[in-house]
Amino acid sequence: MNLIQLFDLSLQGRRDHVALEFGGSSYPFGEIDARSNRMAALFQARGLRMGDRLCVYLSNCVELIDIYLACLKLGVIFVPINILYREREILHILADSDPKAVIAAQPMPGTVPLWLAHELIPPVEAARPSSSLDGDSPAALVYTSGTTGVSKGAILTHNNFAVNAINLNACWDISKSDRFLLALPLFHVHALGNGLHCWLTSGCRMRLLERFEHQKASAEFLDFRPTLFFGVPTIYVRLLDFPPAVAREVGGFMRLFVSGSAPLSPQVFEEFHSRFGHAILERYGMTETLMNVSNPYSGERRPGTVGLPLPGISVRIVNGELQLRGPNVCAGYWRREEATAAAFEDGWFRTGDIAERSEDGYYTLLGRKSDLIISGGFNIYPREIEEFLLEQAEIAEAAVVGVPDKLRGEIPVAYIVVRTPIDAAALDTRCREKLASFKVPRDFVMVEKLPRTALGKIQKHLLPPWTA
Ligand code: MLC
Ligand code: AMP
Repeated sequence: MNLIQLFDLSLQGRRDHVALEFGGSSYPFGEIDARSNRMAALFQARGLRMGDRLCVYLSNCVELIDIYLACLKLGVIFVPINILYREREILHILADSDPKAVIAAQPMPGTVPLWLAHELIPPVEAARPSSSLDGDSPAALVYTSGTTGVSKGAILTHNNFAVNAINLNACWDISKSDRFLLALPLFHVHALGNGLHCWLTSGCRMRLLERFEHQKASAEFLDFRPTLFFGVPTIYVRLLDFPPAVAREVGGFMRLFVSGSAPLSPQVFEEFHSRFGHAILERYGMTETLMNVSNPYSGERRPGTVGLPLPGISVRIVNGELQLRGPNVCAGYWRREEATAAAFEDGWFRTGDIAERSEDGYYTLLGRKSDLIISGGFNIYPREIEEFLLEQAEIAEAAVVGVPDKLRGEIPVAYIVVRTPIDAAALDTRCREKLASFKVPRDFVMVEKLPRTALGKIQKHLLPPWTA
């Protein structure tokens, strides 16, 4: 079955029910279906064919959903680009995915044909395109950084997404009577693979926000009165700022809060529990595998752990590393045979996460094999920032590390050895121009030299401790 056939439970089966609220308007499922038929007709007229890639650089909006569903209907491979990315990050994805076009709200770097979102005017009516896609067809390429610093496109198939949505709907008891508030960005699998797919598979009502804004969050909760919410830990830290009476009221109508993409501290779990009266359900996933392991909906939600493997997914630990196998694992990295081969060991996907399993089967993540930094749920590979810093004529050596941060979990800090003087403010400006804001080092610490092994490898753990 392809994803559209699965979503027809809602697109066709609940066509008159309200599906989506965005920006003060609401849309029934039938209209979501019809809008994407029209978008698909426009894409066909512009020459998009099955297997072509289409890059999309947009923040959350209804048109983004139309574009995604139109791609699924045509078998066009959807390639979302993080809206916070700047020129060098965008150019890499455009070159690597080799798309027919890129859709954006503003001019884009590079030579790929640009379709401005506001100039996409679909025909007034169009039938659904016929397609014979099967579940193994690629639905999306989602770019994830690698330890090598090169961002790679994980090939996610219709089956990968379908299995993920069916698992989550079953295990988290998501149904058509839920009211789902989604504030995460649709360019990542948390909002796309979990949010959008659980919504369309279950037929619940979703209110989509352009982004999470902590000043407006309590008003959104009180106005929409959701039953279901997905967040990253940084968002839960923000929700702790709700006045106690608001937290209690929200806790009263909510059914389930889910956290993932970065570790949720047991302190935040406990504090949230006492204020909202809810045990946050923590789960663990990856771009390449979608969701793997989850705390149970009905059993014990154990703080500090990510719970038990989801249905159909096998987990093993080899030399401390969590490896897994199942219908959720992506079909490899786009046009990178070597990286794909290196990602598997005897058919098991190597997550790079270090984990342990309790006697009763709960998994706890202890860290990562690589020096990946996760800040506010966004991934940062130090090497990418180090390479950028080393391109600056004044810098001789650079090492970037993650330091703990109460709100974001971790933040990047750069240690540098200068060749000629340069101040932190100038470096900050240069980084801001070229890198996504979450990758810009919070501080630039000037040191005489970097600690190295006899073989010259930088020993990051020996860097002087950073203080704010
Ligand atoms: C954050 N910013 C955004 C943005 N989110 N800008 C535009 N659109 C968005 N969606 C920018 C802000 O402009 C600001 O930049 C900085 O990020 C911090 O913003 P803030 O307003 O202070 O937000 P804050 O309350 O800290 O919350 C940030 C956040 C955001 C939690 C809303 O980090 C976020 O949306 N994170 C989710 C990431 C995610 O979905 N990850 C899933 C990966 S998939 P400046 O310039 O002022 O610093 C995965 C697999 C899995 O990992 O298991 O799920
Ligand atoms: P990404 O490449 O953006 O998909 O990020 C995947 C990584 O996020 C995983 O390999 C983990 O390191 C991390 N991650 C996801 N969920 C959790 C969680 N609940 N706790 C700790 N780390 C997590």
